[in-house]
Amino acid sequence: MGKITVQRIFLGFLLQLIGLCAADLNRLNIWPMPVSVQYGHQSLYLSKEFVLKTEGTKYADASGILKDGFSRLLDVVEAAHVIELNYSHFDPSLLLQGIHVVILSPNDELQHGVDESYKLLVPMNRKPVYAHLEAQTVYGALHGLQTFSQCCQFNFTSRVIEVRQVPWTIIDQPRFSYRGLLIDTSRHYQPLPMIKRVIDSMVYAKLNVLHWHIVDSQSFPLEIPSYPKIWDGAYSIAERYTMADAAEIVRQVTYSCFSCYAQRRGINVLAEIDVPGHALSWGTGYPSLWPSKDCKEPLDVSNEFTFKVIDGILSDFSKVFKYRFIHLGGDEVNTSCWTTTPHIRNWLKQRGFNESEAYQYFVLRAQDIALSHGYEIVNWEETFNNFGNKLSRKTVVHNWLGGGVAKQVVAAGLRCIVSNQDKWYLDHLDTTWQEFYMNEPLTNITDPKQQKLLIGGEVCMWGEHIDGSDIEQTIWPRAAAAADLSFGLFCHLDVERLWTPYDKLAKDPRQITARLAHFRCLLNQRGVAAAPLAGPGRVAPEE
Ligand code: CP6
Repeated sequence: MGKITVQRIFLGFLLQLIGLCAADLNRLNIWPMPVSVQYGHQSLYLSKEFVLKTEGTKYADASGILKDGFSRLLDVVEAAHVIELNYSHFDPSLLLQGIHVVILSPNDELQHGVDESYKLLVPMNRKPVYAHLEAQTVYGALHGLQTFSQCCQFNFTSRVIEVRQVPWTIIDQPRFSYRGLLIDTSRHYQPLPMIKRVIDSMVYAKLNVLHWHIVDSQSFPLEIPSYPKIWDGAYSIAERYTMADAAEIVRQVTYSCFSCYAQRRGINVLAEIDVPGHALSWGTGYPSLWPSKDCKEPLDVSNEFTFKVIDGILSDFSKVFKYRFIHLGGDEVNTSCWTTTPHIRNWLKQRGFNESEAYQYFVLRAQDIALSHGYEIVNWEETFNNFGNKLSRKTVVHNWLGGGVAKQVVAAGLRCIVSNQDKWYLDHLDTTWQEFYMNEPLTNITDPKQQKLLIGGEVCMWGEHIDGSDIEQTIWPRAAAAADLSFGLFCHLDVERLWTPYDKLAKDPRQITARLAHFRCLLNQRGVAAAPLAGPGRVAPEE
């Protein structure tokens, strides 16, 4: 028996003695698993007037972010079953009167790297009994409320909401600061209410970046006030977003915004315009952006108007998309239209550019425009693979190919987001969820300085084959039959990979099947159309 095993057994014995159980963390069914969880063996019940208490907090909550987060907590917890209030047979010391939230920072600026940590305590034997939640920022507090909600469960005997396994102490913070989900509103339009539903489901899983791949070759759905004809490239006059719609999703700046949906839920929005490839739809309203009528992409690199339009778009974006980063794409650029179109061929000759130098010229010029609007840049990995040493130092390289580029990116001193490493090809539906779970973003990156440059990961819900009717169950696990699933399931697994510390991640995915299944059911209970994990509506029993 190894030294560590002996220590574990001894520690387990000690914790048992003091009434805490550290052995089976999966019993609390929290997803993703927190950094540290200790819990006991007793139960409390939510009082009829379960309240939010904020005495002693430095955060004034002028915009009501915390208050709304608390009322959403009550909504999801109380919606699960009809609560039959008969408190007469409860010992009052068993009733949890509310949650006392203390937030240390008065500021609710949401930005990359905001402190998302929280500490959640549910004590016993106090009169009256309050849960206690402490966080640096309101966004950490929202995560704490989310964890709390996952530990509330309807009790079918007493017919009220039970908080099990108390007393608890949960200490938590994310492993990575960037935990993204990509949605693609170009290949299929997504109605505004559906985008909001997706944001809601991200909150349940503690994802924190909505990467909005707004436009692509197929359609240009967003209004750009500087270039009012550009949304002529939308699929139809209805399948469009106004700038006020975009502001509604993101947050209030210069446009009026009714709910600032993502920001109020702790989610940043990373807007993408993918240039110079994937941009054919731009030319519907402005045909001079195309190399020619017969050869329509990539955007015309020789035309100054191309860069004026990019500047106008980013200028309009900077009023609404306040996240530090803007995504400029840069992937899958086929430059053959540039060499076959006479006026561009001449331009290349004049400049002395070959195709790959022209691609570099385009990407770097787009980067400069973004920098001039105060943005840092995310680019797909081909830009790094072709001219990594020329990229702005403010670039984050977004991996998606299978070559494990992250190691080179961080070795070159740039930041990296992983989406698709080795076996993480989104179109490989035959890759098992177990393989996804075991895939580790920091593989082969051992230097702590380089590890810090890997800021997180992202799951990509590309829109070619889904629309508003099935995006939810494709994002959240759609399992037709066996456990070899789509990226839907990968989403969940990715969430835990991105939140939970490395040493707390299961080494064998069978250990987390039941807890994952529980989370899937929780999503269903909250109205998210998450598909079954395996089999017809059931999980295969744990071995
Ligand atoms: N659209 C854009 C896509 C993809 C990319 N860019 C893509 C390609 C292959 C796979 C998944 C997505 N649909 N604009 C590449 C980043 Cl497997």
